[in-house]
Amino acid sequence: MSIEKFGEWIRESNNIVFFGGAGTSTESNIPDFRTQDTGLYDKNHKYPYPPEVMISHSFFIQHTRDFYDFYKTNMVYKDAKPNDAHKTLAKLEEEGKLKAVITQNIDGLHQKAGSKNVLELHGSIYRNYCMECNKKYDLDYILNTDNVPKCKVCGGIVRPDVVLYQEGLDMEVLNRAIWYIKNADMLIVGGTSLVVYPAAGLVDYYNGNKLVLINRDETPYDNTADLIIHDSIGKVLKNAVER
Ligand code: CNA
Repeated sequence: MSIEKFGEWIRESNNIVFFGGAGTSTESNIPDFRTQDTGLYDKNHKYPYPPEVMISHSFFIQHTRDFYDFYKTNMVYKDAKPNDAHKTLAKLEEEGKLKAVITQNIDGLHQKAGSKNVLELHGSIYRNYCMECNKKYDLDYILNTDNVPKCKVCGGIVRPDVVLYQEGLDMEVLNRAIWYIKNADMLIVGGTSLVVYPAAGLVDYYNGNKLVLINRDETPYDNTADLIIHDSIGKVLKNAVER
């Protein structure tokens, strides 16, 4: 029933915006943080601290080598393939119905699926830069370095262009995300626990009456949604669009 309604709303809408998180990529075998048993919060007993510490700014500065050990093992999935969620969203954009994908993910899977207008709130594993001279490096440069990656030009430390905990978001990306959400006729929120701020607060900017929340677990925004579906996002998106 909810999927039918969701499909109907998609057909009626022409200014859809999607806002998602790590749950969008679990069907591509990339673990999220908070799903019980498979999420990184449960899995990493090997590491002395929880993920939000291991990938924080201060940990990066103080323990750069350990940061990279955790990051390369747990946050980088170079061979991951887009799933039905990414593919369906790319198709909706191609049809002109969806205007932007706003993601908290850093895995680049929306672009791999063909999405063009992707706003990466937390950056991307595929972009890296020297902290001294700003020279750009690709992901392979990071993966092929055993120790801390250093700049070939100036010897500075190369870091991923991802927003670490304790760091602020890029204001330009954030403002664009707000603009798209404010102007959307339908907002699909999916695969996110909606507990990481300021990203989660973006939902509050939506003015319309088609806020659809697709998430396996409950979120603090469940009673704000006009339609709530507790199921797998790939399956739900594909089914709703194919109806
Ligand atoms: P989270 O806090 O781990 O929450 C994920 C949510 O998705 C949970 O509530 C799950 O119930 C739900 N979920 C998991 N799988 C599915 C599915 N297949 N269908 C529907 N719902 C599902 O992740 P958030 O994105 O909310 O947290 C924000 C952090 C996690 C961001 O800063 C991300 O950068 C970071 N992260 C990103 C990746 C990635 O890039 N793929 C992976 C792991 C963590």
